[in-house]
Amino acid sequence: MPPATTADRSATQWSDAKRADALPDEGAMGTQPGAGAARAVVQGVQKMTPSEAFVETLVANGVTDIFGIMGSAFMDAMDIFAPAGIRLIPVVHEQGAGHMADGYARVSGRHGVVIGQNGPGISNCVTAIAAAYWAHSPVVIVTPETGTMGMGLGGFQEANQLPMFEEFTKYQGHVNNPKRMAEFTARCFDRAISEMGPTQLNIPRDHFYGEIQCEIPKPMRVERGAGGEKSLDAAAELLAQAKFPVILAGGGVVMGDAVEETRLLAERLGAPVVTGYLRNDAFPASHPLWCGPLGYQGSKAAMKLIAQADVVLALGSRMGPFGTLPQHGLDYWPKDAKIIQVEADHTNLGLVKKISVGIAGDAKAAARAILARIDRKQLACDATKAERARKVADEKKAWEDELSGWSHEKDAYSLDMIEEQKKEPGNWLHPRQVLRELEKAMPAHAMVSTDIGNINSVANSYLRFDEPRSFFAPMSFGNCGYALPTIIGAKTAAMHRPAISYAGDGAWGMSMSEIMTCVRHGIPVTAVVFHNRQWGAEKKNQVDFYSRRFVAGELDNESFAGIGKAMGAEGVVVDRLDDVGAALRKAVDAQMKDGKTTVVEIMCTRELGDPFRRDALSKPVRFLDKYKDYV
Ligand SMILES: Cc1ncc(C[n+]2csc(CCOP(=O)(O)OP(=O)(O)O)c2C)c(N)n1
Ligand SMILES: [Mg+2]
Repeated sequence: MPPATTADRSATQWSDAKRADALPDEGAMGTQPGAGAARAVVQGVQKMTPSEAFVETLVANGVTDIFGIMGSAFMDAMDIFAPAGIRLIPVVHEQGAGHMADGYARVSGRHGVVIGQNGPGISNCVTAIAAAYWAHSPVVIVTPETGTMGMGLGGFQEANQLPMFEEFTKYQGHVNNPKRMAEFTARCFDRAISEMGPTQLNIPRDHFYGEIQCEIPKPMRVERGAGGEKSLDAAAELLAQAKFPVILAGGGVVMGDAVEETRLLAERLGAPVVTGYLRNDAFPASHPLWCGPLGYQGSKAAMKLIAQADVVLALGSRMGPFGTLPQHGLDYWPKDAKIIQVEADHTNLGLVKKISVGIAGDAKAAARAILARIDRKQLACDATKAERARKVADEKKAWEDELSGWSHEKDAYSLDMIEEQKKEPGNWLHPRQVLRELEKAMPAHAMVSTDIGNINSVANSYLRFDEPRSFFAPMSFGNCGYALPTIIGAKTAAMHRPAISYAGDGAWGMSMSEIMTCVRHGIPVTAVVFHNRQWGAEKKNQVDFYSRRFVAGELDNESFAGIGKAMGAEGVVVDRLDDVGAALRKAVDAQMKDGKTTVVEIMCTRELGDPFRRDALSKPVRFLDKYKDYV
């Protein structure tokens, strides 16, 4: 019988259930190796080729999907992916593959794996791995390299691939001898999880071949604890005395599966819960203590409440600089508050913000341990629980009312654009109204990815989630072109959940070719494109600092719905507000029921929300006469 080919498996055949079967049992965490992958892995020392050792180690780690583009560099291993139960999902561009691996990892908590041809296939991945690094995604990038006998001679597709990723990986394994293939492969998979970030497995092409004696290592998953007793005691003491405690829930709560523990702790304290920048899914939006995200275009309620804190419990957050900048004219960070920071990566403790107590621990275990210490105690804040709950409700209502009434931007440039566009043919929608309509039409259990751009950032105010592992954004790497491939990866890992991406027309141009990946391989998503005919977010800087001297900011676009159709997807243009919600619902229906991908192109005005940051630019100064007018 001929071996199965990847083409034999459609996305539907390759169901979530089948993937779940393939997982090693990680229920019993600890220093115990993950036991019992459903797909058999060869046991004991065996004669095999390095390709076989590599593939068997993938199987041992539960790998069922790899994103990438085929290449001669790893063809010997690729040839046995299918019989090992591994699907190689061919993408359009390797950057897309890297983002897909990121999205896959972020939604599932499992490794995302990406592979490509040595040299250009690998260098194409750098941006995506950098984004995955700042999202703390357990992505393994497999980088086949020029063969050892050619390296240094300037041959075809030759590149030193370790320096490319040095800054964006937690660990780099270089297979310096074919006999060590399984060892390095296994270590890359272990370290991606234990250090929560990308790792690189660099394999000289010739090291796939030969005959070795080898045992496939069992995956090792390290149990993380709550942190040191003394620091937990100190944290409990501070919280017991706090008058206005606030919890800041970060990515550690999402990745550490700590939402429930955070909820219990918040309820015991009566503490408002704000979420970190682009961590909107770290606490359920339906909970009375949820206040929304900090950071760019975040929730004013969250900012006004954390500003009043005397103690902040930052759970699984590094309190990154970009995510804590003043917003909406509010310099909200509580400089006099005592900060308790819980971080699984101890190097983040006190790195950005001054802290009073640092706990090197897991968000879930630490939240549980802190709760156990304060649960039955009399707390200073007990007396004001009802009063604080009212305050939270009032601030939330004020922000919701403000958002509901904020139908368009009110700055001079935006008002000019709105007027100007009334004279143009076509109907153009106010982005904020569009975002509100999309929010209202959002299906249950939705996964949403956003890109980098002005409208996408404004979207931060309108994206709320009731479950973790639902929201994916390029975090502090901030690269345009992120959203579509990432949601494709997320969908691949969770075919049962609606997958929706947001992108501006500029960022969309960088990434839209991956619609072909959706169509070719039956991975349906719903892609919303905000068509405002400009690189808006950067143009905003030219408005604020360069007297509207626009350089290279205009995008006179084709029909993105049309391009979507040409790639085999559905395409719809929306230019009436009443149609926004219906268009999203219809597209999601087509995704879930008929396996169809839709590009929803929404025609928006050129108005622009607040800039990314106000501290990054200054008014231009010119000394040379020829440039004297450019101030
Ligand atoms: C890869 C990359 N290139 C350039 C930038 C700089 N940049 C940030 S936002 C932006 C404009 C995005 O335009 P668009 O996607 O159309 O969204 P809009 O701002 O118009 O809503 C650019 C060019 C970036 N962040 N990433
Ligand atoms: Mg745009």
